[in-house]
Amino acid sequence: MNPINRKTFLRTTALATLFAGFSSKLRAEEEPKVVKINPHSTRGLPIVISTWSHGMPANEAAVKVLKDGGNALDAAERGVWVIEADKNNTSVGLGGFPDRDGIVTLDASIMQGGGEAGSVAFVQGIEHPISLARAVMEKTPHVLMVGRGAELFAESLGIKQLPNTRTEQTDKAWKEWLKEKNYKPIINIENHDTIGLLCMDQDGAMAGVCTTSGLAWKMHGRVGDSPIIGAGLFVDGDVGAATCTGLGETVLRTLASHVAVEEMRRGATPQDACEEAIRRIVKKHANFRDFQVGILAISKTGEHGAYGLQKGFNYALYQHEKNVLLDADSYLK
Ligand code: SD4
Repeated sequence: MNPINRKTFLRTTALATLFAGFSSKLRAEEEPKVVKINPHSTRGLPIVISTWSHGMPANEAAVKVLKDGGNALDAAERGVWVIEADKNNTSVGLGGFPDRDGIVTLDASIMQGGGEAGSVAFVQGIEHPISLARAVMEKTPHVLMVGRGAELFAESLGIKQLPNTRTEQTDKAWKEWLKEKNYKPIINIENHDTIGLLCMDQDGAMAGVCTTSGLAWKMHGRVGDSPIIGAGLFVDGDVGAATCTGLGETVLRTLASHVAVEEMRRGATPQDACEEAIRRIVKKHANFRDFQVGILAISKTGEHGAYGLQKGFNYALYQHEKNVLLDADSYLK
């Protein structure tokens, strides 16, 4: 992520400073270069698009699945496996920052063009929550399973529940946080890096995924937008797909991904649809300057859109045989 943009977000709180320290150190060397800002969206399949710079390796993994003959659903799921398995990623998977009680809880959702959907929320010790969400979609009559029930379902499938320990890095961060115990999430770019990934394969089949450890230091039991169909993710093969990242409560209140898809249904381009979804959030939140939301969308014609509330939202786009990191335009300039 562009360090200049990131700087814009830092608030003068101890917590923000803490996050800034961790994240910039962590990401400094691994940041892929941002190549250009908001290219005109073009058509072309396959297309894979995902949130933030960690979308680059996720897209690559997804494209490999497509090239090996896999479909959009397989590609989307396996694309985010890479990020879920990365213990240095502090916002997705078991390496994520814990809640205020020091416990890492994970949320994930998956959806495909026909409207099939599955999600899990508030699960612990599951290395690939996205695959558990897929199992909910494919092997149960349900859409959303949470907590212990979802973990028992995983066990019944032979998915091992791992010890839910903090990594050295997240343990240190949590202990630092405990000194101040500021329970109110301080929202800046440093603590919301969920991965949402949308994919349309060569045959026009569409799938989306969204997976996260949620907000750092959230209350135990808190669930964000990522596993809620219509909020963090929505896919309708007749129209398009959208996924959100950022302060989940604001996305939950507005069902922003659903808003974007419905805008496209009414004829909006993916870019206009993303902008309308963000405007809706702005309209309903007087404190909109204090948090970030980013949204991505693709249309069934293979175009894309991306928009952030604040500057600094970037995303990875694979299209026309190239994978590039792009800066999204934003509501606040
Ligand atoms: C949530 N939207 O749990 C997620 C968090 C996130 O980037 O970080 N999104 O609210």
